[in-house]
Amino acid sequence: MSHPRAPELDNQYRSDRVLQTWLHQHLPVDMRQAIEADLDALGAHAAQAWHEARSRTPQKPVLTQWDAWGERIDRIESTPVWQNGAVMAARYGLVAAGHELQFGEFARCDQFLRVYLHHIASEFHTCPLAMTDGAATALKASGNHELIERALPRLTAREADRLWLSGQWMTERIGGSDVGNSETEARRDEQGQWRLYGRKWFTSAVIGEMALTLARPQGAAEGADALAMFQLETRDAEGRWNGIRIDRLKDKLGTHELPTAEIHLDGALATPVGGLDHGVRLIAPMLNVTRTWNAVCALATMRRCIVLATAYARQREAFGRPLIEHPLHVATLADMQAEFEVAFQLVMQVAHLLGRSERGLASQRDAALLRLLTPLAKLWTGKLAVRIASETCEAFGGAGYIENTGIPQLLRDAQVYPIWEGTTNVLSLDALRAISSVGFEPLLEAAAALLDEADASDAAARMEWPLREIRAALVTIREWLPRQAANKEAMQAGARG
Ligand code: MFK
Ligand code: FAD
Repeated sequence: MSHPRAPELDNQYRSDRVLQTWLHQHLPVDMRQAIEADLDALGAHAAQAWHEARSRTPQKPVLTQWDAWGERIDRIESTPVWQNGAVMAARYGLVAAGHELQFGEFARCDQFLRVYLHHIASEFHTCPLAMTDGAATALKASGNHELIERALPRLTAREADRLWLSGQWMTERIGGSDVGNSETEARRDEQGQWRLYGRKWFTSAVIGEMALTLARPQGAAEGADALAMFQLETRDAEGRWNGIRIDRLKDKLGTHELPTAEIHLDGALATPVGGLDHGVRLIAPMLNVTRTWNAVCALATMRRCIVLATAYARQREAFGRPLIEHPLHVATLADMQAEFEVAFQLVMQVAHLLGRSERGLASQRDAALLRLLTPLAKLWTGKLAVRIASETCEAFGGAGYIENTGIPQLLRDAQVYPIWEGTTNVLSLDALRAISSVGFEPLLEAAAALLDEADASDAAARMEWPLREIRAALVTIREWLPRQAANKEAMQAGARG
């Protein structure tokens, strides 16, 4: 009998059977060969970062609001891993790879596999990277050439000293789901420039160089349609804050290394990105990209949990044999693995559809499916990551409840996936929004076509189960909606008569 030891992590690329199989089944050989060295390096870095994190005291970012002489400075000091975040992002193209043309429709697959391997090691530096990617995508969609020319090369830079990070400042005290109530106001100054006044309640990338945000132009009506999307740069040419005050950093359940701030905008100079209304519509491309990052990062958490729980089960003994030889324990691990594998296929399907759509290769059917699967993949993987992280704590027994094993952090961090970027119920409603804008028939056709592919190919077969579920849900909703409408009409008629 041996006493429990810390589970070992090996190169997280080489040992990932699901990832390796996906690469072989989906990517052209020359592309696979071209990206392999980077994936291998990220896999090695992931293992090394896990070991290093276990041997040091966890750190949090620190906000210093005033200097010794009483001047307001609002300086955030990041953790060491975050200080190296831009270097890693630029070296491995964590944002850039999704926007580069060389791999055509597979650019997003390449990018998201990199993100998947790096997410846990990055200490959620992937959060501002996701928003940076979202900002690049929303700017491209806006057609604002001046802003695209200025910001896009920086947001997608491959050099750390050129790379800009962007925030996504949407949530206010009045509501994070119901963004249409936003109270931040945009006013023109004497020079005719737009300045923003208000309070943003959760800003996870205030350390970035720019942000996309929503504000209501002075005198505009209430509601979401009257909000405008603005781009602002966080500092002026001298490096001073651009009318931004950092009130405090949030004291959070998890994602401790990520500095999430409450801020005041007090005359921040800003540029309307695409007109003075329809801000929610304009920021939607950003939402869809960050939701995809969320799903990818949720996969990363699941995989890390399963790897650690399995490694522990091989060496921890109970009742005379290793846990891995106890059928009930193995069934628990196998359930986690099965759910992860299906989620992996679904998320990579979304990544591929996004890449096809951005290269102009998406059929109407692809576009419809992408619109529907993006919120579904985010909401499903968000919940699943929490469940798998919780099961992982239990799979470690008491050790899974002890901070410096690193296991509780996986659960605390996972709990954010279902909350930010749209909660589960809000995303369910977004799926209904997608269905009503696209219509049932194209979606049912798309699901049927994919199911045919699944029957024909072993690779696609792993997607079969979620597709069947999604198709069944679509059929149910299609039958339910007219009945709801008829019931409503009957009730209204009853009330009138
Ligand atoms: C490490 C992991 C990586 C992830 C990092 C993430 C960092 C976290 C940062 C954040 O949390 S940022 C804040 C995220 N906030 C949200 O996700 C807001 C959640 N709430 C919603 O999504 C609501 O559904 C929404 C604000 C969109 C509802 O607003 P409204 O006022 O009811 O919107 P409406 O009228 O339904 O839609 C307005 C327009 O936007 C419509 O287009 P039209 O003007 O053409 O009619 C919609 O079709 C369009 N739209 C809305 N959502 C869309 C969309 N279009 C495409 N895709 C969507 N998802
Ligand atoms: P509410 O909108 O008040 O939601 C409360 C509950 O009501 C939820 O369960 C929700 O599902 C439910 N609900 C709301 N509307 C409906 C409905 N129509 N039907 C059914 N149920 C509904 N935001 C940013 O803008 N930028 C950031 O950088 C950022 N970083 C964040 C970092 C962290 C760590 C966290 C936790 C949050 C961050 N957020 C950020 C905020 C996040 O996006 C919001 O918290 C989230 O969108 C939910 O909004 P809320 O907190 O106002 O909750």
